[in-house]
Amino acid sequence: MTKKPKAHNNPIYVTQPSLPELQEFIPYLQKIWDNKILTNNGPFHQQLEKELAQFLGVPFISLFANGTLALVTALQVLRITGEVITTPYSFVATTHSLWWNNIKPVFVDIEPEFGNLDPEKIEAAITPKTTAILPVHVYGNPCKVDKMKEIADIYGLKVIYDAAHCFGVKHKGVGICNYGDLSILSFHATKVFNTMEGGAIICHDEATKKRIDYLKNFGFAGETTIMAPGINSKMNEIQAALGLVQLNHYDENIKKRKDIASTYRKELTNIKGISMLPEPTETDSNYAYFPIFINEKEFGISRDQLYEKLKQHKIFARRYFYPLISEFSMYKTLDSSNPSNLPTAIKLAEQVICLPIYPDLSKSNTSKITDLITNNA
Ligand code: T4K
Repeated sequence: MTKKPKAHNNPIYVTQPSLPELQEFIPYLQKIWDNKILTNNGPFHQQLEKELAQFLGVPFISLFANGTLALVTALQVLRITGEVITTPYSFVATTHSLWWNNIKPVFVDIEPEFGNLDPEKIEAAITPKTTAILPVHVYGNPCKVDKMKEIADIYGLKVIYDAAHCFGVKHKGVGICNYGDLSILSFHATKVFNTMEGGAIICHDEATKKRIDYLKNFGFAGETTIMAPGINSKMNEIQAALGLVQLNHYDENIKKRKDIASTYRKELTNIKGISMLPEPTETDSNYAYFPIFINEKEFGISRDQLYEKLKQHKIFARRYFYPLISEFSMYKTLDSSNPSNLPTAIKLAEQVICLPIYPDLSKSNTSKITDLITNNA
């Protein structure tokens, strides 16, 4: 028998998916095996939609196979066309969803406090072709939602929030996904709530939910009617069943994440050359990510040198979100990708490093990480 390596020698990744005990999941699998309903709005799918709507405090939710397909579909639900204002400081799926819909992304800079799309800069980017704003609540910190709505209302634009990082986040006591015309979530393995792969669209009314459900099922609106060339982006029963079990453990997992975030904050505050995002006020956070920002001159080594140093100690932090989406070849020829348009996004992308954070990250490993960072010789 091969010996398991000692825990402290194991690599530490930026995240590790939370999973329930297998025993807790097996009865659900047994049910699926017994009733042979594997997908297409099965009983676990329906139950998860109900439970999630309640848990997140939202009126209607439609489950998806992943967050990217939820984004692509959300744009179709609202018939978004032309140009959409968005952030370059995100995971590439945000902009790819526009590309898949033949919509031109228009990048606008982010604000320095939380790294979210800067509402002050949106109006200057609006043209007669603009139909929507696609902001991201990056790292799970809420955008300036009131300002975003004000601008959207004045110019008659839709707002679709990419809330992929935001599961369970509340803003001013309200589930964050209630803001905007639609919000999308991701339940990918790396997210605070995972169904291995998965996602959702949140909407405000039943008619929209119906349209979303048609569009994620080839456009079928009844056995013989197709209302649009919809795609297949349905969540299957195993994913939905896992979601139901994961919900039982959500609160304990967030508490553990919060403890790790507090340790990072305590140990890394007042270290010259390191800055962190503030804790958002009026927000119940989910501690999905823990980004720090390295000022090379003050810290002594660059962000990339720190990244490599951690790697040498088998700590695989990640530079989310570097490079900016606007720097990828398929987007960098856009006028709005010009670096002079995006100074704050460029600065954050050059300085950011996301530290490992997940419920099973041990105290000793958290200390190992902070020790390596604070002792940067
Ligand atoms: N919008 C935003 C703002 C997003 O951040 C994302 C996804 C989306 C939209 C799209 O949603 P989905 O279609 O994915 O539902 C990861 C994720 O793949 C991606 O879901 C996520 N954002 C993005 C921020 O991060 P990578 O390429 O960094 O993942 P990967 O595979 O390198 O995983 C990171 C680390 O996690 C690994 O080094 C080890 C660990 N890990 C990962 C997986 C998948 C595990 O331990 N087990 C696992 O199963 O993109």
